[in-house]
Amino acid sequence: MAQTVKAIAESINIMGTRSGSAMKERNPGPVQEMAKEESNAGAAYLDLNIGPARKDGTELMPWAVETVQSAVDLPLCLDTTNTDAMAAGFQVVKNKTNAIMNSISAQPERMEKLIPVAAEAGCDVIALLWGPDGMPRDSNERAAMAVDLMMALNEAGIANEKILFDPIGTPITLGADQIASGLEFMMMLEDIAPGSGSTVGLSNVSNGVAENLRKYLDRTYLIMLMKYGISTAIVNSYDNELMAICKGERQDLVDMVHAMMDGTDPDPSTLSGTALEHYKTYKVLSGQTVFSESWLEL
Ligand code: THG
Repeated sequence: MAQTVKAIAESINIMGTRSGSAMKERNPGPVQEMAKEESNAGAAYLDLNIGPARKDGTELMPWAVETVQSAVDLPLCLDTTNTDAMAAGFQVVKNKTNAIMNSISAQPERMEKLIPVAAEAGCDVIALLWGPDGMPRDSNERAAMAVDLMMALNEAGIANEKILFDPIGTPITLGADQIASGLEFMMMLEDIAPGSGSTVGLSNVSNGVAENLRKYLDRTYLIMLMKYGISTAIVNSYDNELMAICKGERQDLVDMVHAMMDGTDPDPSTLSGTALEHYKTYKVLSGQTVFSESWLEL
C-alpha cells in the first residue's frame, strides 16, 4: 500500500506577496482564491499564518478564519505566535475538533496560555519542540521537550492522538548533522508518545538556498521523514510533485530513498529524471555529499 502524508498548505501567509497584502487590506478575494487553489491541489488542511500580529492579531485572525471558511470546507490550521489572536481565532472556527492549533512550544508562558484554549476547543495541537533556550541541539533535547509538552497536554485532557509533534526542520546550510538529529527524534517518537502524530515545515530545510533549487530539498526531505511515519507536513501545495509524494503517487521514489537510508544504493548510472534528483539530494541531506548549490549538477 502506498504511504500518504496529509498536506497542511502553507501559502496563506502574512509574508506572502499575494496573501500578505490581501490580509493587510482585509481584501477577502485573493485569500479565498488561494484557499480554493490549495484545496484543489489536495491539501488536507489550510494553514492561516498571520505571524506575530502584535497590533491587530485578535481582529485579523478571526477575519482570516471567517474569510476562508466562507470559501472552502477544509479544516484550518491557525498559525500565530500571538496567543490572544489564537484564542480569538478559535472562537469563530466552525469545525473546532478537526482544526489544528499551530503551535504550542515548550515555553512555560505559551503552554499556560494556550493549553486551556486548545482543551476548550477540542482541536488538535502542534507541539513545537522549541524551548526556553530556543532551538533544540539534538534528539535528546527534543525528546525532553516532547515529554514536557505531552505531560502538560495529557493533564489538560488532550490525548496523544490529538498531538502533532514538530521536531523543527533545520536548514541544510546548518549542516546535515542537525537534519539527522531531527530524523532521529522522529524515529523515537512512537516510543515517547504512543499514538501521536507529527508534522514538519518542509521549507525550513531549504531556507537560504536559491529559490529555484529549494523544491528539490523539500521533496526529498519529505520522503526521508516518511521513513519514520510522518503523518502531516506543512507544504507548498503549488508544487505538484511534492503533492504527488503526499498522495502516495511516487511510491517508487519513496522506496528508492528508503532503501538508501537502509544502506542500499542504486547504481546512479541507471537513474534519470526525478529518481536521479532524489538520489543526489538524498546524498546531500544525509551528509554524504557536502552541500553546495551545484549539488544537482555533480
Ligand atoms: N512549523 C510549524 N509551523 C510553521 C513552520 C514550521 N509555520 C510557518 C512556517 N514554518 C511554514 N509556513 C511557510 C509559509 C510560506 C513559506 C514558507 C513557510 C514560503 N513562502 C514563499 C517564499 O517566501 O518564498 C512564497 C511567499 C510568497 O507568496 O511570496 O516560503 O516549521 N509548526
